[in-house]
Amino acid sequence: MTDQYTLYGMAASLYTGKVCAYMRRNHVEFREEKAGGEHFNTVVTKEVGRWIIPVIETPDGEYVQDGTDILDYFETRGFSKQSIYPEDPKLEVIAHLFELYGGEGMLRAAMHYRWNFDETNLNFLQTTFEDVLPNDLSAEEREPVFLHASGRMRKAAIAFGATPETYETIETSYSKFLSLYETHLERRPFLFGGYPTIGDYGLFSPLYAHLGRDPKPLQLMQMTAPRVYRWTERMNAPEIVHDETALKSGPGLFSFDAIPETLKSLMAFIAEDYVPEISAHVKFTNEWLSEQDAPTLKPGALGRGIGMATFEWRGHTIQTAVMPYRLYLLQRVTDAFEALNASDKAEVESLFEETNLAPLLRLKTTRRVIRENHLEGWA
Ligand SMILES: N[C@@H](CCC(=O)N[C@@H](CS)C(=O)NCC(=O)O)C(=O)O
Repeated sequence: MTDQYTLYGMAASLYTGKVCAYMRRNHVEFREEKAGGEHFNTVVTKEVGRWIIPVIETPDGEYVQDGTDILDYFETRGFSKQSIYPEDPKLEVIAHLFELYGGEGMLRAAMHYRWNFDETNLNFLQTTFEDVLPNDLSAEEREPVFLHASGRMRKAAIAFGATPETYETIETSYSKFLSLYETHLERRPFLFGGYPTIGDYGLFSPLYAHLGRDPKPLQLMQMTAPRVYRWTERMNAPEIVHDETALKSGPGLFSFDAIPETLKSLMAFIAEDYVPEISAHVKFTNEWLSEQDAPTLKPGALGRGIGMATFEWRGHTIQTAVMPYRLYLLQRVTDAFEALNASDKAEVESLFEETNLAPLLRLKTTRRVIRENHLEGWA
């Protein structure tokens, strides 16, 4: 036994990046082990029921899988210097909205900029993917394994809606997001002010491991949204950076009554970019649920996705994979909203109306998504 945590992951993994940043900031002592190692492939994957990263192994030999569950593991044990959940429950609803949009809604852009620019990205990807290849492979042996792993990810990019017909729209839409976030960060170091919340960690997942690290989108971010790039550095730093921006906005979070227009613009962008998709996923799921027998609802009974939903996205009819995990994150938004008292609810509802997000507060599946033994299932 050791008193250190072990993080199994990969530098290029969206959700590993989020966990690493949290652990660094909160000075949790850990060592990172590449997920391609023998212990991971034999012991850890068995414990968590599938090949998936990130996983942490605690000093007591317990395993925790899932980026959000890992953050909550540390939050509930008092590791967090400043809670990632805003004290004001109204702000918490918005923080969960950004957790959902960052962690799931931005995957189309993240996967497009990773897998559709081979000329710029491929050499980097081939090297960074060595983290998940078994140890001790020769260069010749690594090639087919990388092709297999990257082939699966290229298919995943298509399942998130990145197809030649949508490439240009993805780029325009992502540029708009970058410009809105850049403007928002002119006056504050983090999404809600002086320190990061679960909303920042949600956005950080795609904006660092893919969009702020792979060569093609990294250059785009540095050239067109330098403040967003600086935010990724701040998110990853163990020290609290007191730059001038931080001093201007103060060390705390802004209050719900003082929500800046720039945050509202980001919320309105999410409404446009993601509400059609998540609404289609809820509708698809409810139809799917009405046709299922009990055994298929058990955690682990199915793969990550339950089918493909079709919807209109910025003038294209597209299909994306419906993954119960997304609905689990959506529940975190709606649960936080439902837990508010009547007057707080009215205030949040009015803000969501103003930013065209109100339908999201009412999106519900007929059975809740639960997580049990590291797997998603249905209540
Ligand atoms: N909800 C999970 C998602 C984890 C996830 O999708 N991890 C990716 C790497 S970033 C993975 O392990 N993919 C392997 C696969 O799907 O086979 C979390 O937050 O931990």
